[in-house]
Amino acid sequence: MSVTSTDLRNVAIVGHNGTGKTSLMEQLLYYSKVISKVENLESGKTTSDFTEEEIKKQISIHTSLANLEWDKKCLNILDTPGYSGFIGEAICGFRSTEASLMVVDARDGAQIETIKLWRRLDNRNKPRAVFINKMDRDRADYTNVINDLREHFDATFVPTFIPMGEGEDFKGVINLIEDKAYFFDDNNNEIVKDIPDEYKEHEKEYREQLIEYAAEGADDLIEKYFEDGTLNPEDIRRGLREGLADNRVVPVFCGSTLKGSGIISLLNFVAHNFPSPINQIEWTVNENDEHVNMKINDEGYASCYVFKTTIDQFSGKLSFIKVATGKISTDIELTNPQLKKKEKIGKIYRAVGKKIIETDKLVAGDIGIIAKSNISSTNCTLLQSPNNQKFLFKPLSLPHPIYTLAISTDDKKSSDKLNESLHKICEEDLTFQTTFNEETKESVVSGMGDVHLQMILNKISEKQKIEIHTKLPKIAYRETINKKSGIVEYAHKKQSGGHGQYGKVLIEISPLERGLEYEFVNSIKGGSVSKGYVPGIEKGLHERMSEGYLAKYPLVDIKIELVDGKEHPVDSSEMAFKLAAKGALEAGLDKANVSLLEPFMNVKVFIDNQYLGDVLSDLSSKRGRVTGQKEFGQLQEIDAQVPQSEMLNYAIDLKSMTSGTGSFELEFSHYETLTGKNAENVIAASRNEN
Ligand SMILES: Nc1nc2c(ncn2[C@@H]2O[C@H](COP(=O)(O)OP(=O)(O)OP(=O)(O)O)[C@@H](O)[C@H]2O)c(=O)[nH]1
Ligand SMILES: [Mg+2]
Repeated sequence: MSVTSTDLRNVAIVGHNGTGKTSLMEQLLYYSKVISKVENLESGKTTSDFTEEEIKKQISIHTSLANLEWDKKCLNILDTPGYSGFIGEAICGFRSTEASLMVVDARDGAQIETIKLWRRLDNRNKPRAVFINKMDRDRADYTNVINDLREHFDATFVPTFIPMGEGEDFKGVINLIEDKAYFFDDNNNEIVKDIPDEYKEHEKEYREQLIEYAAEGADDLIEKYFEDGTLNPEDIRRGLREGLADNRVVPVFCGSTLKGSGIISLLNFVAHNFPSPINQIEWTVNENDEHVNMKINDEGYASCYVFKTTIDQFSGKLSFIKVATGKISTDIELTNPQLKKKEKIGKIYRAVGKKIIETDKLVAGDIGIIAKSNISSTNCTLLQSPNNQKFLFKPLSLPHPIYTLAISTDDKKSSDKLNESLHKICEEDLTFQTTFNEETKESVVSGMGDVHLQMILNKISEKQKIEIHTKLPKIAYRETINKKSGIVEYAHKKQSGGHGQYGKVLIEISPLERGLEYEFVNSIKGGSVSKGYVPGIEKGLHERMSEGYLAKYPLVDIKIELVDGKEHPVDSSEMAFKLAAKGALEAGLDKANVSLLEPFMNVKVFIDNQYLGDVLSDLSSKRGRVTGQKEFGQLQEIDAQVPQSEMLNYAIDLKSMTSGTGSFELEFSHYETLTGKNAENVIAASRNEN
């Protein structure tokens, strides 16, 4: 099929974990004849969950792309993971698509991740529809779920398919637009029939509602509706299409991916009523770093961005791209304007899960893959003519890591293997970070939770056959002073025989505002210490500050004034002044009331109402201060500031307090003074280390 931009539909399937997104992808591919058999999760052979870890854990971990054709439209579907630990993958999924399909469980309705994802989509005003899945499930309740959605979200939900029966009695769906019943059989087929009498009254009620909502989609439709009292299917579609494109209505579908029900109607709706990428907005920044809305269009020079990178065992590095303008073909050169490097594009691919299929071009709005690119990385911009295209695509805004572990190996060889693997994973997963913490002298890895990190480390350890030791990381405490020292002095002298050493320094230290770190003022007048020795003095001060006073943590937020000093015409040297400065600072610290500083984090916790009491009292036992609290239906959002030392295991603590349903976000806030028993413990621990 030769694809044009207007024939494209890009859809991210998103939703709470386990709602059936991967199963839905499987059904979409089956009905569109891309695959000949529907695989279930348990078989480990689904199209989207193909990595070793996904097969082992039977959950989605990565976003996977599949391309299919339905009724002359080209659909790029991204199946995103639902677990909050893999939110980075979900974000890259909806960043690169024009609309999302939120899958909701027919029994559980809106769950924590549904709510969090909904809010993320709200932030970008992204069009979305809802698929109520698992209608076959015991206690499935369509009306309840619609009410639940209306209670949670400020949106116009428009039931577009309704179920025939629920739970064990579920027989299929009624497509209200077409006025037809779609029954499923035992062979994963849908059979279209007239609506049975027993559902007719129920259907009429819902269809009238649908027509009213559709009429609101466009002014001329309202008029038509008032004149005729109804709308034909094509008008209903147009009303919903325009309402969806502007994110004014949220069409609601239903079905069962287990039974293969609701799929044909869904494909029809997506193909003909979801927005095409043409003229949709991409966010860019111009040369002056100003935000500019760019419209996707097939004219002009080619531009695209990389929204995901994977390193494939056989194909090497795969860069998943979204084309914004022009078209990408194998004969053009693309430049990464940030790296100022260009390369000729090799092959271009589409994908169906792990299978990549060569294609000759990708038009504006299309999603595909370029392989083995040396200039691409996730979030980068690629341009055909950088001299004429002065913009960069805005990078994905990803959440901060919430869980950190210090890691080590037994020997240098293992450590090299570990570092090489970590580097590759960082390229694939931007929510995973690895650094060497200079303050604590530890190698640390950070990610979106214990499951996320353990999964990565287990994978490396199995593949590389190395043992990786983990422990909770050390906290980067700091030390500071709380009052002025007054003028203190120290003379470094060794003048017995031979070439001596001499330097004398007088300083005064005083507290600086939190966060200002360090200030040095040389107030010496009259040249009692030659200028040439001042760098030595500063070096000594820095060295002494980095050694700490109470517990070997670096001293910060100190102003040091060099008041006076004395030198010797022969015995003075930079080294002598460095040692004198260290001694003087030590004397100053003795008088300046040194205390510990501990890092505080801003924490945002999302939990179900029923856990509110437990979570609040736990935060308070962790010395946390609640700074805000909001309620969204059943969901509570708590904002708090909590010492970092208390949050090291929060990913695990919160999981056990909320039966795995709670989640949180975390970022560094500031340092605060630590006193009393907690400070004594930190000091004692530091002394015990030696
Ligand atoms: N009863 C019933 N079970 C279903 C249905 N669809 C999926 N399941 C089951 O629900 C479980 C989760 O299905 P997945 O398709 O992996 O769900 P998911 O949303 O992709 O999960 P994550 O990607 O891990 O968030 C599996 O055990 C499926 O067999 C359905 O329509 N009815
Ligand atoms: Mg999945």
